Amino acid sequence: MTRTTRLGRCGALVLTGLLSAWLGAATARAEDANKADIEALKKSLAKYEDYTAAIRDLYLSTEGCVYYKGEKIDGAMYYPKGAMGVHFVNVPSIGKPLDPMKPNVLIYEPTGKGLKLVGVEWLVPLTPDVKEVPKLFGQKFMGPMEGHYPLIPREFVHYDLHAWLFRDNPHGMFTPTNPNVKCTKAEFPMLEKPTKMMPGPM
Ligand SMILES: [Cu+2]
Repeated sequence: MTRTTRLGRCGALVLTGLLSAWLGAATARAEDANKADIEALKKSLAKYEDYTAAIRDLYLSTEGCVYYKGEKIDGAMYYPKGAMGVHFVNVPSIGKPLDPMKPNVLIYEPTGKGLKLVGVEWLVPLTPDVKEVPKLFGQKFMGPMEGHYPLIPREFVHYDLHAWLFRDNPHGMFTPTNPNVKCTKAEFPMLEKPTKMMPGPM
């Protein structure tokens, strides 16, 4: 090996090192930015800890406390065993441009005495304008999938992203089901089957 090739290789190694350090720092910065956004979102949604405030802002209850057994079915979404809770849906916001500060759905857990705010969800209907999988906070949405029958019509093909902002989820904040959320105190517990996947742009 000549001196120049050795130097060349050395230089390349230094460059790769610098590049990966820079990429690492960029990822860390993006994660920090997402964390800050999530903190701001949690603060702005704290008023909905009172579910009647949610109703006044037209987040309306769909009554059933949805949970999944964790079954794996070909061609269907996979939801780990756990609950998705009671969905309060703000219908007027659906189909409008995605707003990270205004989720389309608030998720509550029935406690026997009331309802505890545990998470939120964004919905993007699959329309011809949707050219790629939607993303928020660096997270890709799940879907496209059918509507979650029987509380939502099957024809409502959509992407969705859940965020368990107010209850720890051992599977991760953005996993659709949360085993720490229970429907055992619910008046209307509703065991759902995993939703069918649908073809999309990607
Ligand atoms: Cu949900």
